[in-house]
Formats: sequence, structure tokens, C-alpha cells
Amino acid sequence: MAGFFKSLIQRFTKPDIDWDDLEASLIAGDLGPKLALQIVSDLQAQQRKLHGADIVQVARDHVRKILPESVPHLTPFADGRPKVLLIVGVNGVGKTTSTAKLAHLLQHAGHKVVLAAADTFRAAAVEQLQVWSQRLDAPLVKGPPNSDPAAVCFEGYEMAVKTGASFLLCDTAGRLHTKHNLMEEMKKIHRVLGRKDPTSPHEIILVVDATTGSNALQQAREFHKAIPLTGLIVTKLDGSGKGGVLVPIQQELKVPTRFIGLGEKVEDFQAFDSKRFVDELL
Ligand SMILES: Nc1nc2c(ncn2[C@@H]2O[C@H](COP(=O)(O)OP(=O)(O)OP(=O)(O)O)[C@@H](O)[C@H]2O)c(=O)[nH]1
Ligand SMILES: [Mg+2]
Repeated sequence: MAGFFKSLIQRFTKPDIDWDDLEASLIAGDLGPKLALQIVSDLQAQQRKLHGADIVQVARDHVRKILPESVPHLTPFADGRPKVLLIVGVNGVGKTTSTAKLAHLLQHAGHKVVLAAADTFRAAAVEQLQVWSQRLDAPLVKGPPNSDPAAVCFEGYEMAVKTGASFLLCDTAGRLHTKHNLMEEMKKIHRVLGRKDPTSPHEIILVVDATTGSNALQQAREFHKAIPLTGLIVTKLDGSGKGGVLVPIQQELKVPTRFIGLGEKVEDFQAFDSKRFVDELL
């Protein structure tokens, strides 16, 4: 995915910049129309001969200003209560894989994790998380087919308390942000988790697939409207997606990217580093 900015340098070699072309290129890089316009206006205001490198410098400066320098780490509660993470998103973006990767990361940091298989629609979904649970040696809570996903998360909370786990990770079913009943079901999971601890779920993480481009912004808008997102996981950055969309999501919704997925293996996962993203990845 690396090289979006580099491609701009290669494309705009002449000092006479075609502004429409530049704006379109920035939008094609998933930076969003608002930011694209800001970058173009900023460059036009300079009233001098510009080269590709100038474009990239201005674009990088804008992106740096939008992205927070650092994002909060996932730390356990000092009082021993489980910290609850709800993992949500549309179908196939990498929720289950990212749940496993996150569990692995937390275990690596010395924390005990419980997994809740709240995707009760598909038997294969439960099996998929079960395989991860065995591989990671993390307890799994699941329900019968088509059972209430909110109840699975509720039981997950009880299991986390019983086993003294610091984190409960709830993997949910894929849901289209345009499907009202599925969004209502997600709100119910949110409400039911709040019965055990009114501040739970403590993190609501939307998983988006970098290869879907700007569509991820619309997904983020709709999910954020339904339940307040606390962070983003951007997956499949090893593919063709540049991940530029995380910039307008931060700019418009103030939802920070917390982790990135870079492959199918459990290790292909990192805490988001904005400096590295701007300097190397984008
Ligand atoms: N290349 C690559 N593949 C990924 C990444 N994350 C997930 N995948 C793959 O994407 C596919 C879907 O991943 P899942 O974790 O099952 O996605 P999901 O969101 O849980 O899917 P549903 O539960 O069906 O909505 C799998 O083949 C994963 O291996 C990533 O960062 N890079
Ligand atoms: Mg899944």
C-alpha cells in the first residue's frame, strides 16, 4: 500500500499543476473531498512554481495536523474489573481475525483475555473464533445457534470476572450499516453490557477494510451514530488499500485509528503509529 504520496511526486512533475487533477488524485487516495480542497487551496495560495515534492510536503503537513500524535494504549483497570471491548463492523472486514490478533497482543503484554463469540448467526463464525481461542489458549464463551448475541457478551463478562481476566473481547457479526434491525441489535449488545458495569463497553472498535476506500467513512459515520466509537482498526493494509480513509474519519468524527492489520497471521498487527503512517505508509 505504500507509495500514495510517492505517486503524486511522479505524477506532478511539471510546475504547472492541473488543480482539478490534483484534487481528484487526493480524493482517489481516500483523503476525502474536504481535506483535498484544503490541500489544493493551501498550495494555490503559495503563488509560486510548485513541484510534486511541494505537494507532498503540504499534504503531509495537513495529515500530521489532523492525526493525534499518540493514541491511548489499552491498559487494564487497576480495580480488577474487566475492560470490555466490542468489535463491530460490516461483513468480512476482518473483525474475527482482528479480535484474535488483539487478544494475542494483550496476552503478550501479560494480560488475561476472555473471548465472546457474539456472532451467533453462522456456526462457522463461532468455529472460527473457537479455533483462535484454542490456539491462543484464551477461554471462549459462545451460545447456541441464533441465540441472543447480547446474552453471549453478558456471559462473557461473567466468565471474565470468574477467571480474573483483565479484558473481554466481544467479536460481533458483520452487519451492514444500512440495515436498521442489525444496528438495533448492536445497540442492544451495548445496553446489555452496561448492566454489569455502567461504563461498559469501554471500547467500541470499528473494523474497516483499507481496500474499500472511502466507503469506510460512510460506515464509520453510521456506526458512530448508532453507538459511540472509541477507535478504529484498519485492516488489509498489506493489500492495495492505502488507508488514506482513516484521515477523514479522524477529521470528521474524531475517531482515532488504534491498530492496523497487515496480513492474515496473528502477528500481522500493530498499534497505530501516526508518524510512521504519514512518513512511510501513506
Ligand atoms: N491480507 C489480509 N487479510 C486479512 C486481514 N485481516 C483479515 N484478513 C482476512 O480477511 C478475511 C475475513 O476476515 P474475518 O476476520 O473472518 O472477517 P470478519 O469481519 O470477522 O467477517 P464476518 O464475520 O463474516 O463479517 C479472512 O480471510 C482473513 O484472513 C489483514 O490485515 N490482511
Ligand atoms: Mg467474523
